[in-house]
Amino acid sequence: MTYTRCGRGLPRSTMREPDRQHSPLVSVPAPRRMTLRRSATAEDPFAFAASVREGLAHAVKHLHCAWFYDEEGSRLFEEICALPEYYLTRAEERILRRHAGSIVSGLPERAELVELGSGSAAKTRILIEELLARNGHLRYVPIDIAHGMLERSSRALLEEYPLLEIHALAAEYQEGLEALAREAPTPRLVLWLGSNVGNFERPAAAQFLGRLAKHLLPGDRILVGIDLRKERETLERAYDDSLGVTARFNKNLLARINRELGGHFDLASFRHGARYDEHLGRIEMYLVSAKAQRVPITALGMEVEFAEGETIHTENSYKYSLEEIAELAQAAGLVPDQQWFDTRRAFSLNRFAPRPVT
Ligand code: AVJ
Repeated sequence: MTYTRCGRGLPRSTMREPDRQHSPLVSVPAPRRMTLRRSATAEDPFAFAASVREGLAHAVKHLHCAWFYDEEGSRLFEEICALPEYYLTRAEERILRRHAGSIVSGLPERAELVELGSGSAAKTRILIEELLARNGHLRYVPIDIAHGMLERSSRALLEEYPLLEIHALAAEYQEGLEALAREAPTPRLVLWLGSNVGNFERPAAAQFLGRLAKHLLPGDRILVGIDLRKERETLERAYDDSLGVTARFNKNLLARINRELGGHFDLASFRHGARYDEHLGRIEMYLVSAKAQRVPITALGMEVEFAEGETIHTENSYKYSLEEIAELAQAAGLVPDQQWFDTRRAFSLNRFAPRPVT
């Protein structure tokens, strides 16, 4: 693979010659098969600093869950997905395998595949293969905040699928949406898998999906993976596993502050907490200070004071009932199109259509 430098100084691969025996593109000049762009904020070293300062200076300490996904955090999240207790990934993968055909059925022939929070794109392969089998060619637009993971997964996909074209964007959801809005309307299937929607407050999730839908054509579809409400034990074990991987994932936020902002967190004096609030229908993750302590963060010129037992709220992961999914669609101005479940009904895949303009 060869590299050129593009606008923001990021490596961008150019195409390998298509395979002359098998490719239908023989006489076409080698097109660019992959672009990789980073949004302005994805590159902004001050964004993390400003967010940490705000969150730790607040009366109720909190850190934004988007910061989990540096290199170490992305690696730990992949480990979480393979844990026996973290049923979400396997349930979703089973649904995708079983229903790939119907999931992509009825899509316009040239539909491109957009994915919000693509991560390792492991499960996406199932749909990529289905669409390639149908259409021969596919344009894939993965959007993820973890640029290292995004680049690695994109390269791996390019190697594997010679007829795949990838336009990757390292950005947060918000910016991803804006980037989509700027592009010429083209038929699309937009994926938002893994119950990533669970990180949003319910009204914000509806608002986000609603704005996404505004950039879609009538034949387009959104496929959203949503974890379902269930009994407390299953949920709390999924977010507090016996190997302690989720604890390390959570504490990596503190380790990241130490690495990038000259923080002096002693990881051993914080413990991982995950509890299900049944009323709100959400898992809440915390870091709990095991003792009264003061933690300097050099680059921020601040010292953070903790009482014994004081928490830093690090994540919400909302779970949905079927009624709540219907309400989400309604509030977003989406039309529920089709829904699939795993055999245990732990997880759901939901296909939505933009509401027809009347
Ligand atoms: C990536 C947001 C879907 O909420 O289940 C996993 C993140 N946090 N274990 C989730 C997560 C702790 C995950 N999402």
